[in-house]
Amino acid sequence: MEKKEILEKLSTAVIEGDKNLARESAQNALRAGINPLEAIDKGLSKGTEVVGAQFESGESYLPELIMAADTFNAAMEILKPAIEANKQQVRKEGIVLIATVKGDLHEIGKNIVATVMETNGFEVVDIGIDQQTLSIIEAAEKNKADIIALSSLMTTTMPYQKEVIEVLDDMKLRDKYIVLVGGGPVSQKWADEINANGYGETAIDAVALAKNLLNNRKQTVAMD
Ligand code: B12
Repeated sequence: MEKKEILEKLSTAVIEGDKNLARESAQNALRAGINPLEAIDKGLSKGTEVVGAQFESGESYLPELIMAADTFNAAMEILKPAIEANKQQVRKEGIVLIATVKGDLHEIGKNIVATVMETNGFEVVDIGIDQQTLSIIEAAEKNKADIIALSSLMTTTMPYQKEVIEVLDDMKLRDKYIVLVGGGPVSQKWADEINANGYGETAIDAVALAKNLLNNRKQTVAMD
């Protein structure tokens, strides 16, 4: 089967909520040597975009969103071990505290970012979804995190990414952390606006960004 066809099948599986097709296509993707992260970005995630648009236009309802998420996760059961198999046995890059912000229950993207960062040498502390600003900051302090990674999938919860940065500022902790933001509606423009250190469109971007920002920080500290 051709790569294009497999990616289309992954997308179709999510749109139709067909878990068997999702599992079968995930297996086919791995057999065909497709990078599991490409299978996610160019396959499964394309399906969620369609489901999201159908929901927005009133063509489908909450059960369809739930089915899409379950189907995505069924494929992830097969893809996740393949991502983890590429684990880099390198020096520890840094500690990442990751959460989905207050009021937001979306976790698929956050989980992928956590897995990919872990596979690339970061220690990841995932405190889950719907996390209050103060819980996020407390967890970052407790775990001696270098990076706070905040996921938000809704325009209504994006302001809580801003709130985390503002409260860090108020607590005079802002300079201690690299704050990365991401999730569907988040953009570089938003990241600049709220004074985040970086924005990543995908999980892979998040890794590159985190490594660069940490290296820059280490160099700055060394020069001081
Ligand atoms: C699946 C889904 C759900 C599932 C979530 C299940 C789960 N366990 O996560 C359920 C059914 C629970 C759900 C509920 C709701 N949802 Co919903 N959902 C979706 C859907 C279809 C897919 C989201 C998804 O998982 N995408 C796949 C992942 C892989 O993509 P991703 O999260 O964007 O992550 C990637 C990048 O963004 C990035 N990334 C993510 N996080 C981070 C963090 C950092 C730091 C970095 C660097 C990068 C990064 O990396 C990831 C991988 O590359 C979207 C549609 C869409 N277009 O996104 C709607 C969508 C997000 N939902 C929406 C809505 C409205 C809702 C509900 C309010 C519906 C309702 N009436 O109840 C509730 C809200 C519940 C709540 N309080 O949060 C809207 C939001 C609109 C808005 N206001 O902005 C959307 C956009 C649909 C739409 N077009 O209308 N939803």
